[in-house]
Amino acid sequence: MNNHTHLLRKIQQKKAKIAIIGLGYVGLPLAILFVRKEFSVFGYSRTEEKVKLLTAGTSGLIGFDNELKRVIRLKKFSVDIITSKKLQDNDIFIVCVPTPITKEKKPDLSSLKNVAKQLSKINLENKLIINESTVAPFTTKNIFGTLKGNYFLACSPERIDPGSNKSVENITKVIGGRDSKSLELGLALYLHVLKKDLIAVKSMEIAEMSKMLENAYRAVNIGLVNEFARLADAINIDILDVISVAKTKWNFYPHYPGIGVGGHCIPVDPYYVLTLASKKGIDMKIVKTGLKENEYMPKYVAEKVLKNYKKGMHVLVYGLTYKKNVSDLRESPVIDFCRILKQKNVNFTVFDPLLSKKDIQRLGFNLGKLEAVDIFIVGTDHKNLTSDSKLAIKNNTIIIDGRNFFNDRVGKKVLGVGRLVK
Ligand code: SAJ
Repeated sequence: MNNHTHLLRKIQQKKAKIAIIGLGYVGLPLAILFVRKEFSVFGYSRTEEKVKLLTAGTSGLIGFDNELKRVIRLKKFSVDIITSKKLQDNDIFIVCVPTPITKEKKPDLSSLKNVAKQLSKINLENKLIINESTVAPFTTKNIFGTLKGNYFLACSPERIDPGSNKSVENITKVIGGRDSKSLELGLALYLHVLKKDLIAVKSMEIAEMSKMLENAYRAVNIGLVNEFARLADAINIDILDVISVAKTKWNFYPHYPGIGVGGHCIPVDPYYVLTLASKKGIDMKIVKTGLKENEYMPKYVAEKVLKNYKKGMHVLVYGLTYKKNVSDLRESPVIDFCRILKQKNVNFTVFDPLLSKKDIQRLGFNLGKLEAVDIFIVGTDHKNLTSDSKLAIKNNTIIIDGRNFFNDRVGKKVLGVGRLVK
């Protein structure tokens, strides 16, 4: 029996041991899903500290701790450090590590390269590596394609949407293989766990590039609507009225203006494709402009505050995380926004129901209270915003609504992004 058939058999019989490398909001749900489907799953993380937290059932992700505690208690899932010798006992390695950008907005592949380094130390004969981390075309091949031994290699970019009820098994998944056998093995594996479609593409590069297009499309379209919102402000038209009408057209997919674009996907991934394009002498002006427009929005909204702020006013920023109902601060535009207020000597405090006092102070901001304020700023429209805002918004409170949350007038007036509710 050749190595491909042997591994395929193990996958089909659920006897293949699966290593999930990287246990954040991508790796952990995937690990738990494979455990639920009765595979032997071993999680690997970079640091002992993270291993300890996860082993104690603390994932750092909203909504996962109970399930994590359960599978650990049932001894169906264990966590170890990536440098563990046990890594080599696995048959399949699914890589779910972060692919951020540097301060210079260049790809930071250090986590991926560290995984490749650890895998290069083990015998990969008959084994399968699948990269789920978001990268530009050819990155999977360049980083994982030249290790020792006859092993299989595929790429299946993650498509998780944190904070939503879309769970891994219900999201259509794309997979491309280095060769047909790698693809067949990857398909056999994911078919065990996914309820939605599994789309096989001709190459790993098509899988990588489709993810780049998905997220650049979103970044550019959010940039477009942010630009329209700035015009709407200038001509006193409500941008949400405009969008609600535009979306009655069959091929208009709505995006919404706001204080900015955060998270580790949308403001980040397009810089991976920009870096590749510039190496090929292709100037992707539209992608660049869309990103710049989004990066300008924190300043644009800060200017609204400055126009209404008077020294001595009590100012509260509600919500600091990058999007509603997630506690993730990565690339949050509200952090940039607050830094601008600080530079302009605006005296403000911050309250976020999903963050601790330490989280807020660590960023150099002061924790605020839900009490009467002169200016109430919506940074993130968490689900508690309606009830929480009632404690802070009084008749003469001015609202700067960074997420166009308030549809009816509250306080003195609501200055949104592309709309004025008064
Ligand atoms: N945002 C806007 N206007 C919009 C939509 C989003 O300003 O119309 C802002 C959000 O407030 C946030 C940022 O953009 O700050 C990103 O929002 P997001 O909804 O795209 O959230 P993410 O970053 O969690 O995106 C994830 C991504 N999933 C993966 O990369 C696998 C993204 O590709 C998905 O499109 C997105 O979920 C989703 O909701 O579909």
